[in-house]
This record gives sequence, C-alpha cells and structure tokens, in this order.
Amino acid sequence: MATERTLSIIKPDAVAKNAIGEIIARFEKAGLQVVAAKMLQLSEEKAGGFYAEHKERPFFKDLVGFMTSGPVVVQVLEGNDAIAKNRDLMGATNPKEAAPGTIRADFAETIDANAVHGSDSSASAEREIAYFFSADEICPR
Ligand code: RTP
Ligand code: MG
Repeated sequence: MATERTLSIIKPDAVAKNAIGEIIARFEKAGLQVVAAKMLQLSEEKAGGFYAEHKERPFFKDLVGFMTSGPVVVQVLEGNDAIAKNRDLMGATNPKEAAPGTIRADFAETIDANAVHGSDSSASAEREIAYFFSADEICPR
C-alpha cells in the first residue's frame, strides 16, 4: 500500500449539523492525517468547476446549489491507501444505501445532501487537491 493524498470536503449539511469534528475524528481514527484544511464559502463558479465532470447531468444545478448553500471544510488527507480508505469511510453516494457505520449512513439524509466528498481516483485526487490548495498550504507531518 502506497502513501497517498486525497481531497475530502465536509459538505454544507454536515457543517450545519456541527459534525465537522466527529467526521474528522473518523479520518484520524482510521489512520489518515489532515495535512491541509480550510473552511470556505464556495461561489457557483468554484463549485461548478469542481464538479465539471457532472456538468451535463440532470442533477448538476441542484448539486451546485447545494454546495453553495453554506460553508464547507476542505481538507487534504494523507495515509496508506488514502483514496480508497476515505471512500470506504464515506459509504455509498446515496445514504440510504450506505453501509452501517459509514459517515453517510450516520450523518447524511439524502443523495443531494450527503455530508462528504472524497476523490475517487489518483487522477481526481491530484486535480482536486490543486483546485483548492497551493503547494505551500499543504503541511506534511
Ligand atoms: P462526491 O463526488 O460528492 O464525493 O460523491 P460521489 O463520488 O459518491 O458521487 P458522484 O457520482 O461523483 O456524484 C457527485 C454528487 O452528485 C450528487 N448526485 N446526485 N440525483 C442523483 O442521481 C445524483 N447522483 C449524484 C450527489 O450529491 C453526489 O455526491
Ligand atoms: Mg464523485
């Protein structure tokens, strides 16, 4: 297993629920380290650019509307197998299908407001980390 970095976003629903700490605790307990973090209010342009791969999908407008509905916390997580490990911790996109004990099962209500984002491949992780962080904002430990 290689050491990897992945981008995590705690979405507006989870921030509004005051669940930032509980979610980050799950990453840390699973052996992932936070090496960069910031809270942001995304603009439509920034959120739309982030989810550009979904631009033609019917849910795109709602997705951008949701992601700009309140502040988010973006983080870079580092650790062994970080990309897949984070996706496992998150659970399925639709919280109704997410395995018990996953973040989405425990904190999310709907497929639109599903608590967290995580990069889905090493290519996405590289793009998404650079989309939010400059090199000097990442602090390896
Ligand atoms: P994310 O990118 O946010 O980590 O979520 P994901 O990989 O599990 O799911 P993805 O397919 O990338 O979809 C991005 C977000 O769009 C919303 N979505 N809605 N109504 C629908 O059928 C539908 N499908 C996706 C979800 O909020 C998902 O997180
Ligand atoms: Mg995705």
